[in-house]
Amino acid sequence: MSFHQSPPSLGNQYEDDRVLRSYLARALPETMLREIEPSLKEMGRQAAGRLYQMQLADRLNEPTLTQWDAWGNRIDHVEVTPLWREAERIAVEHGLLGTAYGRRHGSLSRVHQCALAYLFTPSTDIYSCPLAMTDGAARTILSSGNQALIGRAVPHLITRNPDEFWTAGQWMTELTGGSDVGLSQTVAVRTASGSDQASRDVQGSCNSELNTPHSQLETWHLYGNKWFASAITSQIALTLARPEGNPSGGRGLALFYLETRDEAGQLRNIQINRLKDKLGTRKVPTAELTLVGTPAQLVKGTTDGVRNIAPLLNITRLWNGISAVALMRRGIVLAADYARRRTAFGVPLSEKPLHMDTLAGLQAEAEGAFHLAFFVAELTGRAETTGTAATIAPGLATVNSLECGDRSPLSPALAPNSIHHETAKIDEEETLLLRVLTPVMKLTTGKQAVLVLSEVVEAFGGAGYVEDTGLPQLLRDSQVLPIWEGTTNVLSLDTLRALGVGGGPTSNVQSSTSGDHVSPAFKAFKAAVSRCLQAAGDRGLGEPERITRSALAHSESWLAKARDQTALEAGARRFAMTLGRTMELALLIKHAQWSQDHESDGRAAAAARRFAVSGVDLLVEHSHDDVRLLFP
Ligand code: MFK
Repeated sequence: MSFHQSPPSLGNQYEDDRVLRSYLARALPETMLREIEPSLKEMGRQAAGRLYQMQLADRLNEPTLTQWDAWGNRIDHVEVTPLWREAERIAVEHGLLGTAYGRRHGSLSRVHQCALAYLFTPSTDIYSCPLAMTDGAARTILSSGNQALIGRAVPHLITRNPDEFWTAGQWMTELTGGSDVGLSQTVAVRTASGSDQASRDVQGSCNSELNTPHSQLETWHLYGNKWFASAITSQIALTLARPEGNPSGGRGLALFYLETRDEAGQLRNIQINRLKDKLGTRKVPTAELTLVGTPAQLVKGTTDGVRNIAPLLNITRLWNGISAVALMRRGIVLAADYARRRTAFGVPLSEKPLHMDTLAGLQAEAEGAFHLAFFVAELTGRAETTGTAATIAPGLATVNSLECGDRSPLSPALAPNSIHHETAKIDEEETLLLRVLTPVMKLTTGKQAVLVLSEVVEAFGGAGYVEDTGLPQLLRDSQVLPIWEGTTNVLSLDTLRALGVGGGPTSNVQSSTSGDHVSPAFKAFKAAVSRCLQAAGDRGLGEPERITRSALAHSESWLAKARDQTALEAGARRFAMTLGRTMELALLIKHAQWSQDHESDGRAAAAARRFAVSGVDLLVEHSHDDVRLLFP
């Protein structure tokens, strides 16, 4: 054999990323960018070098569950793969969680964190899953105002010291429902306060200033089954259970905190029955559990568990979007590099008009998704540092001032020399916008990732279908993104709810039939799109701008016209996707104008033009009679 095909390779994933670098140059103050750039370069270097090599070498490894030891004792020990162990160390030391909570750069620290996560994710086989849940748990515990739990857990969740680090699980799904969480059957039984070690731990970790209400330290015991407990190696979990005697539905559930193991390392009345055999995310040990009297503490009240766990959902949905754009970016980089190396019909693929056209379309999709995900990161950062974050800021202050002996891991995260850039504060309108855009962004980017990575695999021809290239895994892993943390349909219904158009995903939605049909949340969405278009003056952006305005107007009129519940619900996905793609195009236009003006770079404008003709307005009318006829 005289022919050798060279495989695709990666350069420094920060230095080579035009979109990330250009976005950060626009979104961050120059001094901040200068200060954080070394951290991004280093993560970009590791992601393309050692971590990537480890990932390829780790391909066939999977987590294992050992239920019994040699002497017949039940141990339920889960071992993760070498890549995951290294990924945890790197994530903690590089502040993938600590950065967001240290807030050295105020609200923009969330953007810094997301940029690190974006670089880290594609080389670490969904280690982003435990990081996302841990981030969400920190945020939820801080939001709860439960000072005992804040003091006990949060320092471990946001530390930069791997020896002190805890991850958090998010145990919601039960056999009765992954979407309709209100059907959960796990029961919580109240027991005598302070009788359990976990309860003593919580009390012991707090100083007298904390004054934790007695009821919140009371120990409960949980009985039930959790059907999809991801990253089961976590030290703590947030979970939902129904206190005995509570009514059915989401309101009757309460949010609980539990520590999975005791001091001897034994699981606290938790049995790991099985690890899931999944299509993708195979490095993530996802378990079926039985809780047989697991000690737990209330996080906040004895009801409204779904509402109280919502901060966690919104953070993991942000991570989902960042992971979607990160995986798209990895696939496109590999495909583009390969196209330059691979010759067919006399020239490299990178010079073939049809191949170029195909990859250009993927690039435009990925750029649109990128700007939407990072816009939500900006808003999330603002929400947690100002105004609505009144509940969170005191939490952080409490963490900072805790006299918890040698519990020092917090100090590097909450550095005393914080700069706290004065960034714009979130207002009421943007709070509504964030509530709408979080599900919209998650559902839009998740679908884009599957589409883009399917094309990436095809761009390699047969090689893309072969496991030891590492490429099929990209597609399999992306397929989880539209499923977990709320499917596309559930989040489409949540979008309606966030827009104030009636009930929730598990109840019938209701359109507003009275007066002004435009809800404050939709007005906030419209205003955000309009702000993006304001600066656009370039003639090359005229058509994308027209398409944006047209899709926006159609969304508004569809919402006004879809007056019956069936029409509203049946069209919810097309509506939510149209909002997502409209916002993506608006952000692309905004960035394109900036990039023309400040970088004399026309590539972002090319992305906007391509995206604009790739289907933005997806709203079409289908008769529900036809839907019934067609339903297979
Ligand atoms: C790479 C990163 C990925 C991360 C990895 C994660 C690993 C995977 C682990 C999992 O997959 S865990 C399972 C994830 N499960 C979900 O995401 C559940 C999907 N289903 C929903 O989101 C449903 O919409 C929901 C369960 C919330 C519906 O339940 P209910 O009982 O019908 O609740 P309802 O009535 O809609 O909402 C109850 C309250 O919560 C309401 O407030 P009020 O009580 O004040 O009226 C809602 O407004 C509020 N709420 C619901 N969702 C919210 C929210 N508030 C803020 N943000 C939200 N997202």
